[in-house]
Amino acid sequence: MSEVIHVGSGKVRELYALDEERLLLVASDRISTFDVVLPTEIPDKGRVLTGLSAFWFARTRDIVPNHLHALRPDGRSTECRRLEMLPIECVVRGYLAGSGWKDYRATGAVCGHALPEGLVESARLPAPIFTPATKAQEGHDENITRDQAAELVGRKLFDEAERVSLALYRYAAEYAAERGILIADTKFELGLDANGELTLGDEVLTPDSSRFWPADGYATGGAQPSYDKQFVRDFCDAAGWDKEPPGPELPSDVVDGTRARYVEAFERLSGIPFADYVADPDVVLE
Ligand code: Q0N
Repeated sequence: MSEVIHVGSGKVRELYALDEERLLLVASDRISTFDVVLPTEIPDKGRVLTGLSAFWFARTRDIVPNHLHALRPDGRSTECRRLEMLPIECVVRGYLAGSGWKDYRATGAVCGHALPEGLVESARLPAPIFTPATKAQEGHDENITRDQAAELVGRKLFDEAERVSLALYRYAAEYAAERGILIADTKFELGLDANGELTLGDEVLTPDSSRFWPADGYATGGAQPSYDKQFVRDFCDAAGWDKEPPGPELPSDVVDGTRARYVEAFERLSGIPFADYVADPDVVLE
């Protein structure tokens, strides 16, 4: 595709320019764990994440406009409007996990939100919190305070980003919990469209952009199993991998089990058989 301009790549997705106004976001079947992309792909993972993201875009239009223009028939490619992205990651946490748990344990606060004493790992927070982070070019995003974030984007945009992010999380977390999936936290990428309107971009409310936990068996006081990646993590642990690249090849039972979890998340949340999505991706937009 020498005529197509590659404008960006993440660990598992690519972004191409279609024209002045539009981009093509392509989700691969690559999987990363412990920050390393593994040599083995999970068939249909890119389609599941693209379909789930489009499902949420269609259902959250009233909360905030989004960049989705059209799904391609391959089910893994999204034609989207080109935005001017905000220089912060818009993270919302409803439960204490990952860097939120780490920061709370060290300081009693997360991104300047003082939290009640005595919370344990994976505890549900009294209310969801907006915990912005910097966009690291390499390495890990770094949590920043609301004041630092407001300095980066301006107070008015910050307030709007926080309001929209919290509203999206509340809607999706409640919807998902009713279907057996806890969304512990999630990351949004917001930008401005050609009219300067705050617009939701990237991929949203997927297991790659969020921490999904199985609701059954949820128990505080320790880490929760990952809805999608637990087989992969267990295999990597058992293989004695040191978490330095390259990662191990995955055996077929781990690939099959992991694919089944992605498909299960798609079907539970959307209520649509995955085969129907493969036959016609637009079913998630109806
Ligand atoms: C953009 N990123 C985040 C994809 C995700 N609609 C847009 N307009 C302008 N820029 C972006 C989008 C979107 N979505 C989003 N970077 C640019 C990270 N990327 C990494 C590569 O894969």
